[in-house]
Amino acid sequence: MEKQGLLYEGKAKKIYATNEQDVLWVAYKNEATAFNGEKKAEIEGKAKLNNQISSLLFSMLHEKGIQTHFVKQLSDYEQAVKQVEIVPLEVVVRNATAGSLAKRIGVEEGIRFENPIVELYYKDDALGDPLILDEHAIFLQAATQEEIDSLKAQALQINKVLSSFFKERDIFLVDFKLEFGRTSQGDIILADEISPDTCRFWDVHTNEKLDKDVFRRDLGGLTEAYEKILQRIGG
Ligand code: U5P
Repeated sequence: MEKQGLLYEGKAKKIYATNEQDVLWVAYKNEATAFNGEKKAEIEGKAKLNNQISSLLFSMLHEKGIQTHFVKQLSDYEQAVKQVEIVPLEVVVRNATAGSLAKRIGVEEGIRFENPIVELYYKDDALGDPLILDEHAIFLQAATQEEIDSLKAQALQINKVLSSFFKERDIFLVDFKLEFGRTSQGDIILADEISPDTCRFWDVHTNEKLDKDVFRRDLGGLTEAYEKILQRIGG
């Protein structure tokens, strides 16, 4: 497979066309951003860590019967994915209070929910990705009700698989963000990445944060935390 022209550059990845139909070439970047791009840094080694972690997790989800865009890892920092039309919604699953939710409803972090909560955020940098209702997503033509039902059901299924996978590795999956895409056949499948950039991971014994909160809150070295995640998942 050959890499062709750059199609899109986001905060964390560059996407290229390839000579294969419906296959894209993704190159992870070392740039770390937080607070809608207000805080930025170049962190050597981050691209490699996220690509490896996300590739391992997408392969594991595939083995568990979850359809994803992941095709294969191409290099330390690159992977091939199926071309999809990204649904402009961030789907957040929460197993405990943390981050923006703890702040919004005025509670401490780390209170576990009996049942996971799924939230939708509208992907729009200018608006700062606001939390929205299903009805708003439908009004904005981001997705149909049927698509929203499908992506929420998939998000809960993915949460079950990921939570137990990480629990076996002494990590509590506090919350995470997913993105979905439409295939040319009209199916909604898991896309984007799953990495310490997009999840909150807490060590079950020490409560040590092993995710991007280390960068957001200046708690220590980002690559050291991400390396611990990679090691625990067998990378
Ligand atoms: N998250 C992202 N990207 C975003 C916003 C949130 O990946 O643009 C992830 C966080 O890493 C966290 C979860 O795991 O979604 C909930 O974030 P927050 O709403 O508590 O900030």
